[in-house]
Order: sequence, then C-alpha cells, then structure tokens
Amino acid sequence: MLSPTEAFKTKECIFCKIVSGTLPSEKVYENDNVFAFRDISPQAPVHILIVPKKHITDVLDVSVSDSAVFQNLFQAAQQIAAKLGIAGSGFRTVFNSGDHACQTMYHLHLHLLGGTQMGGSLVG
Ligand code: DGP
Repeated sequence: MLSPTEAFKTKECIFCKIVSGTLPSEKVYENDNVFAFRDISPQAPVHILIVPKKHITDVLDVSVSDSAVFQNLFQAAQQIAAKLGIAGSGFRTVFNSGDHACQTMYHLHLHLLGGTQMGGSLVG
C-alpha cells in the first residue's frame, strides 16, 4: 500500500505531474534531481519555480538525506539566473511554507524572481 505522501504524489500533485511531463510547463532547466519551469502567474519579469523531482511537501519535510537535492536547487538557481541574464542585476529566492507564508502548492519549490527592481519588504 502507498504511503499518504506517495498516494498524494501519484494522484494529486500538480508539480509531480509537471515533472513527469503529464502536465505541460515552460521548462527552463532540468537535471537528475531538480526541474525548473516558469510560474503560471509571474510576479516579476522573471519568475521561475525550481522543484525537486522527488515529492517533498515543504521545508519541514526536508531531511538530511535530501542534501544533494538542496545542493541542486541552489546550483539550478545560479545557472538559471545566469542563463536568463539576471545574475548581475540581482534576484530573490523564496521558499514559502504553510498558511502564514501563503503556500498554495504542497510540493517544495524555490521561487526565483528577478528582472525588475523589487521592494525591500519580504512580508508585505
Ligand atoms: P506558493 O504560494 O509558494 O505555493 O507558490 C505556488 C506557485 O505555483 C504560484 O506562484 C503559482 C504557481 N503555479 C500553480 N499552479 C501552477 C501550474 O499548474 N503551472 C505553473 N507553471 N505554475 C503554477
């Protein structure tokens, strides 16, 4: 029998379906551990979501054995920022976790935002 996490992954998770190609996305980067695509409702000229291929729900769900995945998330951010021309001008990287952070997609994702001057507030 599938664990609740595995059942969610196979039946419900939109980002798992994007990773597997069952749902379409505008892919910008992929390696063995992570997949990155353009956000469907961008909040900046560049708004990319970088997700682990493995279903991890949020930051609370990350374990020590996922260290390679985390390394890959940040390597992907560096490479995508360079590829999309925002490494020099600057960019923001954000993980939302839970209600107060307004997390809506319960598959861990690193937002990569750039291409414009952003405000200084991280909470408003
Ligand atoms: P968060 O609030 O941190 O959980 O952000 C979830 C983001 O996911 C949000 O900016 C919109 C984006 N999103 C939701 N559904 C889809 C989808 O089907 N495709 C794409 N490309 N992005 C999506």
